[in-house]
Amino acid sequence: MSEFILHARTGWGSAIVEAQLAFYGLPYRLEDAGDLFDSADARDKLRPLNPLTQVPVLVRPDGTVLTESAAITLHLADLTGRDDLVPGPQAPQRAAFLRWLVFLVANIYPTFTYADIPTRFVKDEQAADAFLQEVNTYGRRLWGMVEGAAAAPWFLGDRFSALDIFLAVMTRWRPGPAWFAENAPLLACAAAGASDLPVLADVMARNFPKKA
Ligand SMILES: N[C@@H](CCC(=O)N[C@@H](CS)C(=O)NCC(=O)O)C(=O)O
Repeated sequence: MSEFILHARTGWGSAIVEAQLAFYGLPYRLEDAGDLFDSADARDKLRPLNPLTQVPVLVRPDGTVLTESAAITLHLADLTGRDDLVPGPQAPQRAAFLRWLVFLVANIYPTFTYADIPTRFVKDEQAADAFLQEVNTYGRRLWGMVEGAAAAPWFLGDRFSALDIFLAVMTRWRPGPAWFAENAPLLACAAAGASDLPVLADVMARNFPKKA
């Protein structure tokens, strides 16, 4: 099998897919997507693959393009025939896995889309600032709901899953690791455990280098 190409940006959501490719031992190479917020060139380059100009974008060895981290997560499990990141159809944790996978990408991920550059959605600077605060408050409420559904040591309890990889990456973003440690300890625990797994440690360290 020749390799997958992952259009990526260090520390961004592509890390969720990079970690899964590493976990499965699939051959891949990274293509730096550039700063999609600041660079029109980067957006122009990615647009033919993803009209939303967002990462992750995964190009399969046969040229098929996949976007959307949840779709890629389910697809990689299908492709490998493995159930160690995605509980299989008969597994008791399957329903909770699907529920919270979709919750993360459908409810929480958009709070980043709206708050990363709020003036894309609200032109007036002052109103954009108020909008930013509201979206961030809403984001924290959503994380509270995820925390309320979490078990230990992993999100699904004894069973590690791709949800823990999503948490390992997304808890590095707003409102930040310190907030999670204090307000969402179960999520922080699952995230830390996933980041420390030997099979993921390199990907996590590359995406989130420790500050000196
Ligand atoms: N629904 C998408 C969201 C992807 C996403 O928002 N990616 C961010 C980086 S973490 C991005 O590329 N943002 C650029 C932008 O929104 O312009 C997914 O789950 O993959």
